[in-house]
Amino acid sequence: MSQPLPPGQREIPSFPRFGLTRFAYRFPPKTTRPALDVTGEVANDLHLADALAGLPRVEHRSDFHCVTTWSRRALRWGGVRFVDFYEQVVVPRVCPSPTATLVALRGHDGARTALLLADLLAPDVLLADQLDGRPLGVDHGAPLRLIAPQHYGYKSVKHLARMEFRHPDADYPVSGFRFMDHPRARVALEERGRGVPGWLLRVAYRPLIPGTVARFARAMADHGEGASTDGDGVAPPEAH
Ligand SMILES: Nc1nc2c(c(=O)[nH]1)N[C@H]1C(S)=C(S)[C@@H](COP(=O)(O)O)O[C@H]1N2
Ligand SMILES: [Mo]
Repeated sequence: MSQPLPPGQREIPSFPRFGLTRFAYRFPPKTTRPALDVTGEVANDLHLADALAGLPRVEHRSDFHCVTTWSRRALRWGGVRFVDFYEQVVVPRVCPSPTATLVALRGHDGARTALLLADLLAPDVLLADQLDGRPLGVDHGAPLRLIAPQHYGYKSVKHLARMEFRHPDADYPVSGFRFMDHPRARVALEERGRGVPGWLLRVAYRPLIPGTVARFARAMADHGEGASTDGDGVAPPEAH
């Protein structure tokens, strides 16, 4: 069952490709292999050719909330729980320092943010390579993305390329201006940005949605691929 929408959010009739407009025309290398680098304050750097290989697969339905106030309900993601990846790959093979409790994330398009390790270990956080039973399209983060449903969408990095384990005081790089990246960005608490009240960003961001959606859709069309899912503005039939 869907949760009531968090404060300041409104449901949108499609699931658009979205982000800061400077990422609209940046696409990951054409590959289906979810390669991933794991580095930082660790005993061993690790390059994985297939990040999810050998790990237990799950499907998990969750609502998705963009900081600009649009929400999309009940998306069915497939992949591996972050906690399983952490316990079965990171701990034994990478061995992060016990004080490295912040995880900086980077996408192939250059998008950057970070989440606390404690937040990533929640059971609803996935490393996802499928959406609605199909391989992720380039519009929604192929070949591999993070999904952290309790945090604003900018924490759910698409085209995931690298994760770095760092000390929580480390000044991790972010995609936009610093005020746009709250360290935790919990939707339930309306932590939209850093040092700016949530309601103010709500009002400031909302008018940007149509132009951003249009720009990302145009870039996708220019890139020569149609949207892989319901990004065309038509809501899919409900399962029940
Ligand atoms: N690599 C990367 N990850 C990203 C973004 C991006 O532009 N590039 N945009 C973020 C934002 S602001 C949102 S709301 C979601 C959008 O995901 P979608 O394009 O699958 O709807 O991805 C987030 N992760
Ligand atoms: Mo977003």
